[in-house]
Order: sequence, then structure tokens, then C-alpha cells
Amino acid sequence: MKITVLSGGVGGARFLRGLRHHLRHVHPDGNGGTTDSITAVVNTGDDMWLTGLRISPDLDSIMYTLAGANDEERGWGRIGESERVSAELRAYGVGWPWFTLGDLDLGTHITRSHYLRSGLPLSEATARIAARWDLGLRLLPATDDEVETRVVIDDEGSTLHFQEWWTRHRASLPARAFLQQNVEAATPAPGVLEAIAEADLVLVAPSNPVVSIGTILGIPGIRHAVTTASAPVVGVSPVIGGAVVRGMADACLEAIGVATAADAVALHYGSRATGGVLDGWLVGGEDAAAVPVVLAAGIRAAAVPLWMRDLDTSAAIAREAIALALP
Ligand code: FO1
Repeated sequence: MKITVLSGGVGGARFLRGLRHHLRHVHPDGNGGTTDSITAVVNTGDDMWLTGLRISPDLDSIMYTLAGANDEERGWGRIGESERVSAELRAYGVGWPWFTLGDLDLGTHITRSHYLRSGLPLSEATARIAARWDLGLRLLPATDDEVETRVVIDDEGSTLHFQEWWTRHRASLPARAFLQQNVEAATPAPGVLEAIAEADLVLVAPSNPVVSIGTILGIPGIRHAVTTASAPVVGVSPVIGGAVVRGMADACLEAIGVATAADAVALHYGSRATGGVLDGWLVGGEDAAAVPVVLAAGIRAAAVPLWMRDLDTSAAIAREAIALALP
């Protein structure tokens, strides 16, 4: 079975790890999982140039998590990390003092920047970097173009890079809007549209609906590919019991006028029957009351445990998503 997953960083990474586990160990295809394949189409709106290096937080979160090299506690970066270079950068006064690039992590950023400066597109740089690790899936940036998310923070239209709003200000400055700089000219990275069109199942990870999934769907051509895919499309709610599972996605939802509720996010994505992107939507057990609301909007729905506490609970969510899509 070919599964394509639209994904942001940390939540998406955990979901993908569970999906891989489910396909490999819980429900192998009889060939040890070898005919199943997963393609992750990943948000790059959080990316930026910093100290001369290209940083791609969501691609790296997925890569480190699936490689077992991630810092589970912190949610981003490498396990066993040191920060000597970052201390030097601070002493020189370059970079963002509130944004720490770990020493091991810098190896990834230097390698990516080296490939980009050699003229390779981000998708090829990502494939070469990912080849070092045994990820068990294909990692694709949504686009090779630099489409960075900016946050409008006042009436004059002043903007901050998403990373500054999120990490430095912890999403505390009321966001008026989110902009995808240069999105009109962007194209999906090679393989993205094919991965969606040729999939047996498309999944929307429990990622930030606005700045992760919204950014992916905003790349010209991707939303159309999802709405017209022959495969069913099932999403997993990032909101459980009226609160976001992690991060500050509620601040992003508020900015676009969507309530922090599992049914509201499903209605925001919309049913494919009426031009939206979903055929099915998984909500948490706490949100059973959302199921009839989602069903009434023409989206199949089920309430199941959605807390990704460990590999087994993440794999169970993947199993439920597949069951909802392919009953
Ligand atoms: N998040 C932080 O809260 N503080 C940091 O210093 C920080 C550094 C960092 C470096 C590389 C990287 O790939 C991610 C990093 N993150 C950091 C996480 C990141 O800012 C966000 O969580 C995501 O961009 C939102 O998905």
C-alpha cells in the first residue's frame, strides 16, 4: 500500500513513526512490510537562512525522530546535543540569540546549505541527507522554492518570520494573519503531486492546520491534487478535548477565526464532497460529541484515543486512520 502523509514537524514526526511501526510490525503486508511505502510531504514554511545556513525545522524533526536521534523531551533537535558553536555565535553577536543551533544539528544545516549552494534543489539535498539514516520512508519538502511563513502583527502590516513569532515571542503577539511569502511563484517539489495522485491512501497528520498543513496546501497545485486524488483522504485531529496537543496552534487557529475544537478544524479543512480536503477525520475519545457534527458535514468520523504517548499508541492511531479510510 502506498501512503502519502501531509506533515508538519513534531506531531507529524510522531505520527509517522507510529505509522511506520504499524506497517512494519503490527500489520505487515506479508513481505515484512516491503511493499508498503510511505511518502511524507513536509511543510517548509518554518524554514529560514540563519548565520549563512538553511534551517528546515520540520524536515529535521521528522528525520531525527524516525532515525531515533531526536531529543524526545524538548521535541526538536538531536539527543545528546551540545551547544558550543551556538555560544560562540552569540559571543560574535550573529544569528538569533533566542534560537539555539546545536552542534550536531549544525552538521545537518551545514550539509544542507552546502548542497543548496552547489545548486541542488532542497528535495535532492533532503534525499541525500536522509540517505544517511534508516528512515523507512521518503521525505519530500512540499516545495523546493523558498516560501516562508510570515506573521502580520499589527494594523500597519508589519510582519515577523514565523520562527521569531513562535520561538522568541511564544506566539504571544496576537497574529492578524499568516502570509506565505512568494507562494504564487512556487511549485510543488518533484514527486509531490505524483505521491498524492498515485497513493492508495492520503493522510493528514495531527499537525498545525494553519502554518503546517495550511502552508503545504497553499503551494499552487497541492490542494487540487488532494481534492482530486483517487485515494481516500483521512486526517487526524491535532486538537483533543478543546486544546492543542502541543505547541501553540490555538493562537494560529484564533488568527484565522477557527475555534480550537476537533470539529471546527474538520470543518475548516472541509469535505472532499464539497471542495474540501477530507473524506475522514479522527477525533479523540474526549471529542465523541464532535463525530455527528463532522458526519453532518459529509466527512466520515470516529472517536479514538489520540494521545501519542509512545510507539504503540501512535501505531494504534495510524491503524485507526487506515481503518476509517479503507473499512
Ligand atoms: N525551538 C525553540 O523553542 N527554541 C529553539 O532554540 C529552537 C531551535 C531550533 C533549531 C533547529 C530546529 O530545527 C528547530 C528548532 N526549534 C527551536 C524548534 C522550532 O522552532 C519550532 O518548534 C518549529 O519550527 C515549529 O514547528
